[in-house]
Amino acid sequence: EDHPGEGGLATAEAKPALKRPPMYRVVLMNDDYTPMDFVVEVLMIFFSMDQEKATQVMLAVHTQGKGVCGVYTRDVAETKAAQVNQYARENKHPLLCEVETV
Ligand code: TYC
Repeated sequence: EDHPGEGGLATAEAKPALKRPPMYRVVLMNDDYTPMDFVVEVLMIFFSMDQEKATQVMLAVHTQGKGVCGVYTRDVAETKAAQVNQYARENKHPLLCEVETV
């Protein structure tokens, strides 16, 4: 892309491929049915939280409606959200995990 004033000749230079990748939030949504223990288990399994941290995040989601589980590159964020949703469905819980741009 040609950005005058950024020091390159017009249209002549490619952007060096060393920039930070865009980051994506993985968020957990509250619902009325998923057991608190299951949410804590999910946070420990898929987001490597210890029980205390997982409990804090679960309670934050429970009281505030949603909460951030972690921030990752796009592929990692999409994979974690899909794994959480699959695991929740396998266990017949409506728990929903989504990806948001930061
Ligand atoms: N609100 C649920 C309950 O009272 C617990 C819960 C917490 C569900 C977080 C989903 O993402 C969630 N059993």
